[in-house]
Amino acid sequence: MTYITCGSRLELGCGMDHVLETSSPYETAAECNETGATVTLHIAGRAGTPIRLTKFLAYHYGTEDSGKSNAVGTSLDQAVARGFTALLAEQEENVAQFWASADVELEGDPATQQVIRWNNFQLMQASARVHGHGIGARGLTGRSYEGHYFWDTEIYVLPFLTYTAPDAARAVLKFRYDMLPQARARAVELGHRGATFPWRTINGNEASAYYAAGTAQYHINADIAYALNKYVEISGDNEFLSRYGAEILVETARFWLDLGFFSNRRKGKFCINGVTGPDEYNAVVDNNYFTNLMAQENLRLAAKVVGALDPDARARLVSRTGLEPDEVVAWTEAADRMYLPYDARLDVHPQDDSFLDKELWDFESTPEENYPLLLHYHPLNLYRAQIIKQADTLLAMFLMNGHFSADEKKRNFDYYDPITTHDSSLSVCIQSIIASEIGYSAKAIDYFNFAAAMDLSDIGGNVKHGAHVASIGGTWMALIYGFAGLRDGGGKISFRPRLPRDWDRLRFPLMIRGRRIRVSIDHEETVYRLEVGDAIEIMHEGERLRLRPHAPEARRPTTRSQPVAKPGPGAVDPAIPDDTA
Ligand code: IFM
Repeated sequence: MTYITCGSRLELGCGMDHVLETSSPYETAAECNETGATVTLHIAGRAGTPIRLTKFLAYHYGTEDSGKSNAVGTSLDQAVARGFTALLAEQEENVAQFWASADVELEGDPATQQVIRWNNFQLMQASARVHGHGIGARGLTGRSYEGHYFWDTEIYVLPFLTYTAPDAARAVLKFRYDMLPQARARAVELGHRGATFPWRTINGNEASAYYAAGTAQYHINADIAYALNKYVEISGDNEFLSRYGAEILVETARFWLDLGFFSNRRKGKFCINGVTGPDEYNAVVDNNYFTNLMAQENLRLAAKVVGALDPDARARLVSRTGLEPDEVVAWTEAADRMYLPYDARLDVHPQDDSFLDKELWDFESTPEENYPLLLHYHPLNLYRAQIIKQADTLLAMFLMNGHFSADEKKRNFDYYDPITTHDSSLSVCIQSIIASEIGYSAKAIDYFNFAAAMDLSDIGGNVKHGAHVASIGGTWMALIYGFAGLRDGGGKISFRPRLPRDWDRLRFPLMIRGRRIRVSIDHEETVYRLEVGDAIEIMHEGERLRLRPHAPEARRPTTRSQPVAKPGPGAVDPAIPDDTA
């Protein structure tokens, strides 16, 4: 059977075949019409004579003209020829490989261990067949968001894939690259230069219903640039960078230079107006801190990569993009003069130009049942207040970690945490990571538990519509970047473990430039083992370690104080998250 969707013209081919094993006489009849296919078996069964029927199913999907659905017949023939036992063995081997490179073991808290494994299994399901496809916001588990792809993939799921299944990470990024033609066309449609990737898409075209919480989230361009750079740094896949990544960087850098301008009123700083940052409760704002910082990184990466390409790769890039030498100079200037708002009175980075001027949300008079707020208040009422749906400035502090001092992170956390509702499932995992980093250990574990249990405890009451794949990826990040304290800026790997008091041990593997290391953290020591590949350098609590095969390195933890979170400007009471917006 082949189906084509009306709007996006995607084609799904599905087929079924049977192998019947019986010594009893039988007849078969098959019928296929517009709406379905039926195979009927009449078997003159006899008591004591077994009948074994094996059904084989194959699905392929792609764009209407990709011819993917034609592959269904071939897949079925191959599957039937190999037989169920061989297929099962292959699947077992694939799954075993997944756990060898992705299992996170937690001792001392079996319930959380189970949640983590269930979560990671969802990531496997969502990404196992990612070649030529994206990862939907609900993976393969539900119909919410109609299977559409968002920044969830690049910012929340790619770190997991990059460190556990680099091939899948590459495939996801290649899929984005394949969307460049539509992203270029979209830029033209909106009057921009370069490429404008869709905020929400199934086939490369923008599918957002509401521009303020959709198209205006231009930061997706910088998110893609950031994720592809992280993938290249961690995997060492420079071939991907010169073949595909550089082109994405050029087109997204062009876009930022065009979207922003050098403002006289801001002393010639490069400003970017009329955007929505990650926080969807403050839409179409000027100089969203997250967007400006990520755009700055995007511009810098583009200039750096273009400058480092070999002459052949550069010539290919120029012929594909029409790149002019003075463009690179202009990107560097815009990056150097990027406006990054700072408020001297509060000593924090304002989320955007108008954010701090807004009235604080009245948490006291907001009944518990009114969360998530987006289901109970008109967006305009939310847009007028200092109220945050999901980590925004704090997400910038995690992604661009090295730009901020520990004090800065603490001050911003203290300000933003109490006014963040976590009405999006993409929020608490990030809050947990920053809380870990600044030593707010109670908050770190509370937010982690909130993120980890999102689906199995159905915290948002909406798991029937599918598992929250970004939150699941974020839960992995909260373990690895949060409690294990991984930092990887510039591809340099360092750890600063902070194991929660109630856990006995956290143990996990990471793939880094062809090596596999396994990190085991308990309250006595942290042990780093190189399991696969040549020696590699990492840092532990600021100390340089050279990991060699068969020579684990163990280090004792340093003592740290564990400050308790301070109350900030609003009331603290994490709301029930729901991603219905
Ligand atoms: O991408 C997210 C967004 O950040 C918040 N609302 C839900 C989207 C899909 O998960």
